[in-house]
Amino acid sequence: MKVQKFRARTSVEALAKVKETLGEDAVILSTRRVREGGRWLYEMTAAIDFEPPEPEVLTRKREGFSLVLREIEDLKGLIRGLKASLKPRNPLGEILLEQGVPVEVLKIFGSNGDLNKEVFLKKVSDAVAERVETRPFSRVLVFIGQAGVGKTTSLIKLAARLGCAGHQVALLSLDTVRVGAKEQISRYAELLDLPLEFARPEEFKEALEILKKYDYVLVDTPALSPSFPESYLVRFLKASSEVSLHLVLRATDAALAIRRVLKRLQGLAVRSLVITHLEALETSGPLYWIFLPGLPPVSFLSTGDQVPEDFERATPKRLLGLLLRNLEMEETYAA
Ligand SMILES: Nc1nc2c(ncn2[C@@H]2O[C@H](COP(=O)(O)OP(=O)(O)O)[C@@H](O)[C@H]2O)c(=O)[nH]1
Ligand SMILES: [Mg+2]
Repeated sequence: MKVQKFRARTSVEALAKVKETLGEDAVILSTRRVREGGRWLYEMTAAIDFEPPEPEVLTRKREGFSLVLREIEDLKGLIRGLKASLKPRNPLGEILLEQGVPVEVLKIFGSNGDLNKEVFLKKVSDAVAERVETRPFSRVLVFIGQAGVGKTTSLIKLAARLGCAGHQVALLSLDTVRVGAKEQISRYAELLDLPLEFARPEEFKEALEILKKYDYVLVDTPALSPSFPESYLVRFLKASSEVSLHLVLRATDAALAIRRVLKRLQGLAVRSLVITHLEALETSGPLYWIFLPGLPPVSFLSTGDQVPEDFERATPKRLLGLLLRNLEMEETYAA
């Protein structure tokens, strides 16, 4: 047994000292008031059955304790993380929306929000065939669209392909006003050894007459603008039943542009869509605009600025590949 005396100003303080030194199991043997240095103090005599641990042992124990606490905190953090990852995942619809799939298209593919990956993939691959132009080309193909979307280069690429396939192809450019337009198409025509005519839009019919011996006439146009309005295009279509209009769209901004452009072209029979700059899409989400109701099918795909290489006829397989390229269908968590 260890017996020890403790002095303090009050009995409470003396008791605290006893507990601090001998622990909770200490027994108070006696209490009395003593005088020390001119002050009255409480003196408590206490005993404990066994030796209390040395201060060094206590320190080590405390260190061990805080280590355990830290480990418990770490474990709590881990459990919290696990719980978060077990939370119900965002519905597939939300993941696709975040990647730019238009909401109207999701409504077509998802039935009342219970969209899942298998159903989505099946519906996309079933729907893609209908979005591809399979009809034979008309003799005169007119490429139309906004400035810089790739009308001229796409037209040249197509001319090169048709030429390689043994067809007699001629180019007709109605883009006679824009600075550099004549030079651009003339350079390509020379390189590919293709006949080229220039005409103002109002001379279209006569120009076609000059080129009537060719299997195909590919017509380049200025960008749609007040000086080249949609009403001109109506005239083209009346000019001949052999003429078809093909709308060129840049994949990177088509999702936004398509509604506006089609509104302008309302009433015009746009035969097909030519999609350019496909290689610049980071994720295929925005390409899903092709499923918007009432759109013409897709005829050609352009995937770069190399003439004539980066150009191909749209096929269901190729279009499906592009629609699934880099498309996330599972939620990803930051590490
Ligand atoms: N990266 C890339 N560039 C393209 C593509 N198609 C056209 N271009 C480039 O886009 C620019 C504008 O093309 P252009 O045919 O003159 O456009 P237009 O004004 O519609 O006739 C040119 O520099 C082309 O080389 C494509 O699919 N990918
Ligand atoms: Mg052009």
